Amino acid sequence: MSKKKIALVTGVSGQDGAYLAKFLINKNYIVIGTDRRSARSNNWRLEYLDILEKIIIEDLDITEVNNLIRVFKKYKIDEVYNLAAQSFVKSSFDNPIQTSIVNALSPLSFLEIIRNQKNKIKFYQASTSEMFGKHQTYKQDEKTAFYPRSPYGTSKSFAHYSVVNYREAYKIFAVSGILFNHESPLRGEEFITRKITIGLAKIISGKQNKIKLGNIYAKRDWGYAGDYVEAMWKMLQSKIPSDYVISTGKMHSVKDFINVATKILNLKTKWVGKGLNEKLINTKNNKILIEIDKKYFRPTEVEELRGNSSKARKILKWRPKTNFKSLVKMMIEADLKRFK
Ligand code: NAP
Ligand code: F7E
Repeated sequence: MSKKKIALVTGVSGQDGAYLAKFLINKNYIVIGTDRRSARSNNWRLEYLDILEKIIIEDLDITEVNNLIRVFKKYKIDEVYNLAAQSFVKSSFDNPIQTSIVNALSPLSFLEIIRNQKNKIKFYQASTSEMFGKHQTYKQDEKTAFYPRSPYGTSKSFAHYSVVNYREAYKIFAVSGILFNHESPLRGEEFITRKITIGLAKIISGKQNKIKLGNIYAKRDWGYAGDYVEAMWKMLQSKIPSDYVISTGKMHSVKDFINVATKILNLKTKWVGKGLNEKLINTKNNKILIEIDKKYFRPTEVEELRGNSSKARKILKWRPKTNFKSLVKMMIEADLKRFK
C-alpha cells in the first residue's frame, strides 16, 4: 500500500482552505491545517463541511518564521498550499503594512524553508487576478502585464514573482495559481457576493432593512470555489511546475449579480436614480432594497476582470463546472436556509 501524502494547508479556516482540505481528504491525504488560535472559534466552515475531526490543526501565524520551521520539522510534508492571507482588498488600503507582511513576506519565508530542505516539497501560492488591476486587455492570461491597484494587489505580486524566481533559481517545484474571484456559501461576509446574498436573505426574513453598497458597476469573472480548489491540486500534480490562470472567462457586474439574485427570489424590483442616488426598490411595498454609500468605494478600483484559462484547460484538463446563475442560486439558497 502506498504511503499517504501529507499536505500543509495554511488558512484552512478560510473559504478555500476548507474546500481544499475536504478535496484532499477525499484524495486520501493527511491534511495539516494551520489556524490562528483566537478567542473566537473560526472553524465554522470546517464544521459545515464536516471535516473538522478529519484534519490535524496546527496553531500557526504564518508571519512567525520559527513556527513555520517547527511545523516543517514535525511532519514530513509533501505539498504546501499557502492560502493564508489578508485577503480583503478594501482593508488592505487601511492596513497596507500588515497586509504586505502576511501576503508578500510570508510566502518568501516558505520558499526559503523549502529551499533549505533536503526532501522535495511542492509549493502552491495563492496568487490573484487583482495583480492585473488596471490592465488594458479584453481577457487576462499568464502573459498579461501586472498593474495592481491596491496594497493587496502589490503584496500578492511580490509573492508571485518570488515564486517564479525561486523556481528558476533553485529548481523548486513552486507554482502560482492566478485565481479570479471565486465564491460559495462559505465566502466571507465582507465580500460583495456574500454581502448581497446575506443581505437579501435577511431582508426577506425581516432581520435587515436594506443593503448599502459601493461601486455596483465593477465587473468580475466569478466562479465557484469548490471548482477552483481542484485546479490548485492539479497544478501540484503536473510534471512541470508552471503558473496558471483559473477563471470562467465570463464577466458580470455587481448589478448583474443583484439582478440575478432578486430574480431567483421572485422579487419585483426596479432601479431608480443615478450615481450615489441610485437605488433598487421593491415595487411590492416601495421599500429600498439597495442604496449606494460612498464609504464602500475604494481609493483605486479594479473596474473589470475576465480571465482566459486556456492554458489550465489544455494542460491540466481543468474547467469550471458551475455557471454564474447556479453559483448565485447556490449562495442565495444557503443564506435563505441560514436566516430563515
Ligand atoms: P479567506 O476566506 O479570507 O481566508 C484566508 C485565511 O487566511 C483565513 O483562514 C485567515 O485566518 C488566514 N490568515 C490571515 N492572516 C493570517 C496569518 N497571519 N497567519 C495565518 N493565517 C492567516 O480567503 P479565501 O477566499 O479562502 O482565499 C484564499 C487565498 O486565495 C488567499 O490567499 C487569497 O488572497 C487568495 N485568493 C482568493 C480569491 C478569491 O476569490 N477567494 C481569488 C484569488 C486569490 P483568520 O480567520 O484567523 O483571519
Ligand atoms: O469586491 C465592488 C468592489 O470585495 C468585488 C478577494 O477574494 O477577489 C476578491 O477581491 C467588487 C469590487 O472582491 C461593495 O469595489 C461594490 O470592485 O467582493 P470584493 P475583490 O476586491 O474583487 C480577488 C480575486 C482576491 O484575490 C481577493 O482576495 O465589488 N463592491 N460595493 C463592493 N465590494 C465589497 N466588498 N463591498 C461592497 O459594499
